[in-house]
Amino acid sequence: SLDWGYTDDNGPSTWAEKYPLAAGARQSPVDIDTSKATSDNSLVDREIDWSYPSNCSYRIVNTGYGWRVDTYGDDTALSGGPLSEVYKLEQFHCHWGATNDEGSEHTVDGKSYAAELHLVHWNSEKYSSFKEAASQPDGLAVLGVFMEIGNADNAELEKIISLIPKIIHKGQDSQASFDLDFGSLLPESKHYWTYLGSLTTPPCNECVIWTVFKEPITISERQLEVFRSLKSVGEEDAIEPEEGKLVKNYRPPLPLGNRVLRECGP
Ligand code: BO1
Ligand code: ZN
Repeated sequence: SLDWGYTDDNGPSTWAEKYPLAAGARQSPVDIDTSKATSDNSLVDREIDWSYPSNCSYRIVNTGYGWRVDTYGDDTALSGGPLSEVYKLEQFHCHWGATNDEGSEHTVDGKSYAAELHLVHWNSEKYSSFKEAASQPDGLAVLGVFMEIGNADNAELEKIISLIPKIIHKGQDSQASFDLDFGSLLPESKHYWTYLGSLTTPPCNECVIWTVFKEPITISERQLEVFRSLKSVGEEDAIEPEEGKLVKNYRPPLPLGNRVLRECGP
């Protein structure tokens, strides 16, 4: 029923048929070949700098392609690192796989992580809306955080994961207000790779300044299983109980081509 998705019929290798931008030369994700990363002097001491509110209202939605948390309020700011302007947080979401040895979109020297968190920001200094920014080459800034399996639950993520049973079906949403410490969602080390890329889902606009943190965060196996319980179909779509599960929602890497991959930190 979905026009694009992650199954054999409608998966990443078919996207360019309906979304021609997906065949472009500035696509994401990419495999991060660490031997090719250049330490750029202009990035030395340019720490990525974020400020997010501690208590905020959130809406979690099942998009049919995963879960997405929409953030509200004017008091978010991302700057520094490769960014020349201040960007505002719009939403965050995750990508995962059917098994723990796949799931991240970016890979590092060919290695996949179990999942990848994306914090999506837009350039509110130059553009007047997310939509407008998403059509500009410097419109969006996405922070990518690798997630690997750990023994303990990720307590910060659990605030979101505990809401997932309310949004099992496509189109469902749930509103909540809680303290979210983004500092605990992000890795301790701020070392990163950066390159120019795209949205990793259709329409695959080439509008993203990517910053991918080198250090992963952890998530428990149980928590990842909750992600895999989400369905890509609506409640009204009559199917068997175990059918329609969104067991994976990642796009595999595309060629870096002649793009520059820069790094900050060892
Ligand atoms: S991601 O971080 O590259 N995975 C990503 C992918 C898509 C979006 C944000 C981040 N947002 C998309 C919406 C589309 C909309 C497009 C352009 O932005 O999902 O519905 O068409 O505005
Ligand atoms: Zn994403």
